[in-house]
Amino acid sequence: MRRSTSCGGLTSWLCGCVLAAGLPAMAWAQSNFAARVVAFTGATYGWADPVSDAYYTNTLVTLGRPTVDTTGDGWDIEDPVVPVNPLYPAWRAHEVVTIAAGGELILEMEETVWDHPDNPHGLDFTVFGNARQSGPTWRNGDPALTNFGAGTFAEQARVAVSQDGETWHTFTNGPFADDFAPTLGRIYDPAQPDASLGAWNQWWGAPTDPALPLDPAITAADFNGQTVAQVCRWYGRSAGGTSFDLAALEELPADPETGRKWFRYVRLIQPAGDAEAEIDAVAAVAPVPPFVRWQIKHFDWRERADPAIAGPLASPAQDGWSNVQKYLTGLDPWEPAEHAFDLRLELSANGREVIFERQAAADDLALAVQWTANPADWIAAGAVTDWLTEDLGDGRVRVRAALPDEAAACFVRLVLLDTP
Ligand SMILES: [Ca+2]
Ligand SMILES: [Ca+2]
Ligand SMILES: [Ca+2]
Repeated sequence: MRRSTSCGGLTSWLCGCVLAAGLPAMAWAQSNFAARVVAFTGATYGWADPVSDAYYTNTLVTLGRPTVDTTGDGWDIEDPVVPVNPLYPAWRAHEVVTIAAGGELILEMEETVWDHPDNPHGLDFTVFGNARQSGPTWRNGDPALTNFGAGTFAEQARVAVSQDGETWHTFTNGPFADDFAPTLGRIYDPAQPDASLGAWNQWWGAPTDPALPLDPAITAADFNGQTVAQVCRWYGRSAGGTSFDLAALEELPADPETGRKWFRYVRLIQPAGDAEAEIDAVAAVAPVPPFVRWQIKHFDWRERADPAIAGPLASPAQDGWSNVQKYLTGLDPWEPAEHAFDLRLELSANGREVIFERQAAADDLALAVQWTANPADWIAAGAVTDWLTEDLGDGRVRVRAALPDEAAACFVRLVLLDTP
């Protein structure tokens, strides 16, 4: 057996091996929205939808995911389909309900909502209203040509949650519903616009993920002067909305088995006054994969919007180590690495083995050990699927991948099959 020059080669173990790239898969996102209207005392007949003449009193419009596309208004926008964005929120009576001053809406979630430790930013659920960021009139054009102002048009409604629909725990001092951040219906994705919206659409891609909260470090002031395109890049796949952390509710009981706080019912309360909040939807936050939590830990929201800094294959320390390699080995992505990735070949009682160590928590990468007799040709390389892992007790596991007999003289490499 030759010890291949590619074994442990920093630049070689990922060379040409990324089989898929682009936006992360959405497999982790769950769909847990409001599923049933329990009570509503806030019907208001002051305003009607100017297109349909319907009042904003249909509470069923709060069930399911938040609005993706709304419609033109016939004055500023003639288009029948207009993707919801922070300048042009959901506004139709079949999309949002209005809660009159002094009224309230109680909804039951489809499933229990948890204070889950893997939820991004510690946030556990999101209420979508129709808050709008200040800026010029939206005309459904190029998002790169319109800039935001600094303010948010909000109509703050108080939010409370309950496990049994009787005892309520209120976010008394906020956050509030129908407040920052405005909803984004579709991912800003000029490379893959959804052609089904019409030939005019050159910018808006797949629907956003309501289970992915916006980073709470992003504030309305950050929007000021930015283009719609730039802000939507910051959102990424997030649908925005106002997100809440159940840990903030000290009196909310925890489940005795898991130790986690939870709720099933959500209550949206419009205090007496002039405001009349709109509610579009309520969504549970979904836990995110370990690599996404690693990105949140090491990069701020501006950096995470730049794949050249925070992307799986970027090397922000410019040391030749990619982020996935640092993630796999537990190194700081901003600190230049001093030694090479330690991929070894050893002869053991199990035969020839490829051995490496990785962080135990970094279990969401699709990795393969490949071998070939011809290092110029990895197309027909063999893949090792039979792996043994050993807990080293320090947060790492040692991986042992036995090479087959036919790989007697070979080169091996560790391949990232897919970007997380
Ligand atoms: Ca939480
Ligand atoms: Ca509103
Ligand atoms: Ca809705």
